[in-house]
Amino acid sequence: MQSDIRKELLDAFTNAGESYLSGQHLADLIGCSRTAVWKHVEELRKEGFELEAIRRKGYRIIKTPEKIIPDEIRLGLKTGFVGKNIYYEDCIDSTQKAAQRLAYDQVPEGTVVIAEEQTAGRGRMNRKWHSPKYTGIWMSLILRPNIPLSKAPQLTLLTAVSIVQAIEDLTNLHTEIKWPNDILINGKKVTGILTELQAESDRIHSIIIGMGINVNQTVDDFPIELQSIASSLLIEKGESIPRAALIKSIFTYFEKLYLLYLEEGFLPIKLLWESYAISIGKIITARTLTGALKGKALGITDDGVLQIEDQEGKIHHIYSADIELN
Ligand code: BTX
Repeated sequence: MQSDIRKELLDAFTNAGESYLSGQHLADLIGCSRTAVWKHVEELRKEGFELEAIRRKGYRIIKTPEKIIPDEIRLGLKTGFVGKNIYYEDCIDSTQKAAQRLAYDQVPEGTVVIAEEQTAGRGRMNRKWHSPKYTGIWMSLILRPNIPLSKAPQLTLLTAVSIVQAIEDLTNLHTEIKWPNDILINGKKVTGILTELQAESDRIHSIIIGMGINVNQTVDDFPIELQSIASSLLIEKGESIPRAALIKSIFTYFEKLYLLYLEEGFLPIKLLWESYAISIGKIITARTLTGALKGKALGITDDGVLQIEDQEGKIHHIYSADIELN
């Protein structure tokens, strides 16, 4: 009930835009007392929202908080299930681990774990993912699609497309995807995606999609060894980007593509993915656990597997690798 009032209050402020809303008007709209409205306005202030209050006019939101506030994400979010249920932590070891525990507990599909900081953020093959406080988006999304295990990697590609669309929409920055999961701007990595599965025999119990997006780091926020290969939206755009707005946009794009995928399969996603991919048609080296393969990247199969043609014209299927552009 309490959070219902909060949600309706935030929706009312969203719809009002720059206009002021009086306490009485809000109370009538929501169907609660003016005291309850006032109490919730004070709580929003404590969370870091700045509200202007003018006598006889009412309230309006003039600044949203520095921190990612789940309510700010909920503000005007129009998805059906993605991001409807948010677990928010100030500091956590890894959002992947927390999401895995929640997935076992049968939380609804679309539940997301978001943290301001990760102390043990991880990439693929247990590599480290640098996740400093209040600067990036470190989040894990729980899905339960009814698809065979072998198709799970397609969701990594789908996620990459949705993040690219959200970034381009909000920043106008030209963004590219390097197979399978790197999102690059001006050749530097701004995002990594980690897809992990919980399955029994061939049945997927849940898929956890980890997204690490460098948003407001400066160059000095990165450790020396990452400074030449990593970047952030702030560095590329020259201004800070509101993280809650980006998260909301990712949820919206993701849900749209995910529903399309469940309905029509991978083909429409594949076409979109290819339109953002940088490696296709180029000579690349794929480094796998067993060695390196150099050749021309032909594209991805209908299952999302990378195809490389070597110097002898033989075509190889690559399921997992790190790609270097030659
Ligand atoms: P990856 O294996 O493709 O990339 C990991 C590599 O990327 C590291 O070895 C390092 O070279 C580089 N790297 C580390 N941190 C950063 C960074 N912040 N920006 C750019 N490059 C970096 C990519 O794995 C998958 C990353 C997923 C991260 C999310 S965050 C939320 C969720 N929780 C969690 O623990 N992981 C995921």
